Amino acid sequence: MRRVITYGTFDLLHYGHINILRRAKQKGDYLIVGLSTDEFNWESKGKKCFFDYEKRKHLLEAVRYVDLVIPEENWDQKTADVQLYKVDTFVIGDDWKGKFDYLKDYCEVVYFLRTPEISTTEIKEKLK
Ligand code: C2G
Repeated sequence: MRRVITYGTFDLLHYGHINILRRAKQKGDYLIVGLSTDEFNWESKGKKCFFDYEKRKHLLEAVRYVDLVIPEENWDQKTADVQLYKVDTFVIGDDWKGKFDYLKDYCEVVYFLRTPEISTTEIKEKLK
């Protein structure tokens, strides 16, 4: 069984998120999502989520491509996660290109093109 992992905030879940989750799942049979906790978002990413962790987790667990959601509490847990969950492939959008190449010592690292013209920030702006 090929295991894939990706991480993110996934607030106001939109088709850009679904696109990367679909492509991540195509890389294997089992997809784990490291979902940024409210504290991690606020303290380390400066993001105030519209939906709290439990609601964002509930939404992600309803996505057909997602098999497991785990909390992402800090920037440094990825190596341990990849080893603990025996991950074969790490996937993330190319806005992070190069940032997680250190994981190549443990698994395949894939940066997918982001879906253009959609972002949570954009959604919030348009709703104002
Ligand atoms: N994404 C995408 N296309 C968009 C928007 C987002 O492909 N239009 C992808 C991002 O590249 C990322 C995932 O969807 O791979 C989740 O995006 P965010 O929720 O913005 O996550 P981010 O803040 O980038 O957190 O440790 C890694 C971080 O937790 C990633």
